[in-house]
Amino acid sequence: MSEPQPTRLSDYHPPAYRVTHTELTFDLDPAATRVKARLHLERHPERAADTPLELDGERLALEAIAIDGQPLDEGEYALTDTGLTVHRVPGTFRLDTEVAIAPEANTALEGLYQSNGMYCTQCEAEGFRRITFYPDRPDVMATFSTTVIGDARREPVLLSNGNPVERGELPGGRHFVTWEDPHPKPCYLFALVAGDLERVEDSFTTRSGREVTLQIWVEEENLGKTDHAMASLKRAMRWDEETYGREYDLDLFMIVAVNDFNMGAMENKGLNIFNSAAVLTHPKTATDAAFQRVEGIVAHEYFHNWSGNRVTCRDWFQLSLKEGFTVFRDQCFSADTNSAPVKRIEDVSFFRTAQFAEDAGPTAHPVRPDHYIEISNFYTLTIYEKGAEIVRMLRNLVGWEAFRQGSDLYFARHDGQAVTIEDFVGCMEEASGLDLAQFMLWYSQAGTPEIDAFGEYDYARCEYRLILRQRTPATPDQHDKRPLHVPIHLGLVGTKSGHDLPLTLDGEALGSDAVIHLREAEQEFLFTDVSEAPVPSLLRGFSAPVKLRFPYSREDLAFLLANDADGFNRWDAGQRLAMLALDDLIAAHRNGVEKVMDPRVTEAFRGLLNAEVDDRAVLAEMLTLPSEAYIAEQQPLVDVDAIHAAREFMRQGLATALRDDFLRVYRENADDAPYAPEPEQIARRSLKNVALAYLMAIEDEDGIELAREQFAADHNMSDVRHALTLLVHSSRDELSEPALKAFGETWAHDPLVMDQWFAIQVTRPQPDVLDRLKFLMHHPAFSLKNPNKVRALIGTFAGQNRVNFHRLDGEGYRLLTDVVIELNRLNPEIAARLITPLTRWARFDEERQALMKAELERIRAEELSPNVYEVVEKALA
Ligand code: B3K
Ligand code: ZN
Repeated sequence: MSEPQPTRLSDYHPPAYRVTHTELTFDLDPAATRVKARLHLERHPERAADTPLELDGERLALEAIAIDGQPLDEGEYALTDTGLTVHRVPGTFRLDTEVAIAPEANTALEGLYQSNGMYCTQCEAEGFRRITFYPDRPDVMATFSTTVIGDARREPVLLSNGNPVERGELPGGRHFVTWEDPHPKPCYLFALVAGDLERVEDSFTTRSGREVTLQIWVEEENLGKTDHAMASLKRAMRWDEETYGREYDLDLFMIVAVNDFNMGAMENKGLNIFNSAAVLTHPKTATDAAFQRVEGIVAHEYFHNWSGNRVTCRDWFQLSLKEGFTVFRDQCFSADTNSAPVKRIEDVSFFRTAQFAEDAGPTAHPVRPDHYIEISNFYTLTIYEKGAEIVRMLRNLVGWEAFRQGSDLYFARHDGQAVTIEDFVGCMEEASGLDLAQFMLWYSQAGTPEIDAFGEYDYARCEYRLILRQRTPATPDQHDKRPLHVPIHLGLVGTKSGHDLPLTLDGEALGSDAVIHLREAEQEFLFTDVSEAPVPSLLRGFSAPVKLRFPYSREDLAFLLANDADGFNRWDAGQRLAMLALDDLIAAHRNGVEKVMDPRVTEAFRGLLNAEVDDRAVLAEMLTLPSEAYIAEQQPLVDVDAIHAAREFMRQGLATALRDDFLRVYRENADDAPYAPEPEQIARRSLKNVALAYLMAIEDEDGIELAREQFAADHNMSDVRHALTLLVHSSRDELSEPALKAFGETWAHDPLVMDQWFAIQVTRPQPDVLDRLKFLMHHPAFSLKNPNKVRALIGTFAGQNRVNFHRLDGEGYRLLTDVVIELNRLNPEIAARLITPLTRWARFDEERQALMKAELERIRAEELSPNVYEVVEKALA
């Protein structure tokens, strides 16, 4: 078997032939769908007349091929496993092909496949080549006209991109619909859906007066679960008009929910296809977090209509051009519709846990990679989330007004084009006049920059000297790193006044908080006229995706937690304070000495619980300890058991000391108003539920009673799921078993709720969890072919049940490996993602390292998909 070879950015060449118009006809059949394609092609003016036509194509049975109506002889073209070459073609011509494909056999869920009997597609990044022979690259943009033929009874609904222009009956109980998409698009945005679906319809009038029909298509039983997605869509449409001046550009916008989907959703032009988990909600079946996720993803896919579809990527190395920008856009939208500080806290906690880990591991890559074996492996936290942080830094560096001008310029200048990250940053540079040459390094340099900060107050001169030193650690393939241009948003909080002091830097008054630009490896900032000794509040709002260290004392942190004007940094000070205390507890556990609770943490929490509450949602975050995964990220060597023990000790210590406060907070925030996914209610629920979790950490009798009542009251899924989790994670079977059974029976018919039922069980800290997991893999609601189920059961276990996944008998690793090996054949994209926890072996003790590497070797011995091959090779390099 030949080893898969990398594709390189430096090898980019414009396409030799472009497609001006694409006509497709699908005659649907589960085992043999026939796809006729008529491509109108044109040679690039600078290419020689004898340039062969090369088209991508995989797993296609070619049945006919003709140029300008003339069938080709066998000697005139060549077929391989990856495509089709026609040796000589005219300068402008029409290519007709006909192929057969088998949607029912497609378990990779790329290209045309079946989900619950309905047909659907996923073409990004390179799935279209599994549908027909085509130049499957984003810089080939064509208008599409698509006819879908199906069985009138089994597939009454036939959808594709654009507008329906013709429909009719055909012999043999078949029917057809023809769709036309007037906007030139790359084939990765092509979509087709056919099945027995029902729709919910609404409408939206754009600000220039275009009446847009909005449809959400679902299976009949899900008709009652679309309200929130529809409302979110309308909010997103309005927001994009108001914030970015972007209007929708077709008369119809459709969303379809499918059960089997590799990702959250896909922004196909005019026909977004969604994982049902990312669109369906109901107060009884979806948690607050799920409601918010749906809102964010609906907005994200909608925003792609401009950032991605109208202006697309030249090649897949530019993926973050559309993803980083669109994530930034959806983050700002969610911040505007919910609690802005909480949105930032949630995004940053996730980022610092998961993206930092990726950037420090063997699969670390720049936001614009320069090579890949399998592009599906690059839909990562780095491309998406770090890409969004870079766009956010740009916004902060140039200010919103210039950023908006740059965005307008980008959309106007590049409308209908496939462009690069330079084109985007160039527009920002032009609009702002700021030199962004050094800033571009953020796109090419992998790894998380580390900044060491030191500060000194000179009482006599009233000066505060801040020294910043940056370095980025080596990552695979990149050893020497250059200093980056880092925006540091900061304030100096007066220790007497508790307020931000006015900032004067190099004689310039900057106001009370400001962004300073770090560009050198080491740089000094001298603030003058500082009237009292300050504690610096650095990297406010997480103004750059870096690790910033400052030798804060615990008193400094308690002070910032109480006084910092920046809500995000107040929260962060609390996290830092808890981390210092957790470090002591981890050390005590490892050394076998008695653990002692730091009273400063308890007092800080007491202060929070008794202060006037201005934002309950932020308070709930402040009362939440760093996760085990985040704590692990901070340790030089991960000791999963010590981390778990230390964190539990702290939770129990806080619960014991502050039991009455938690009980009071629970009662004050309990509320039986009808469920609404709106910020004030969500905030109350999360605060109440944080309090309940502390009470359950010590299995307090009142807490147990409240958890049981909350579960039985069945008011909304947020409360029910939280209570169920606490009961199931308790040490008492008499609490967990009846609740689990009741829940499982009530919701056996609802796959999205069963996903939650699976996830709750496999996050149990008890050691029997592995047996339970193996048993659940045979549950009728589980299937390896459904990515949501795999994520709920296997992904959740490996990612979130750290003590049990990392068991020293290696059973957790073995189980994950068995699943990866099976999925390597069924669904390589999901298999490759699932390996992630094993790739982090270098962070653990030698015994675990050996066990994890042995499992990676076991995978390597298989016949591997390029996806899994690439990840395993990097992990073992
Ligand atoms: N653009 C899609 C990504 C799908 C790729 C799957 N291989 C989802 C999104 O970012 O909106
Ligand atoms: Zn996206």
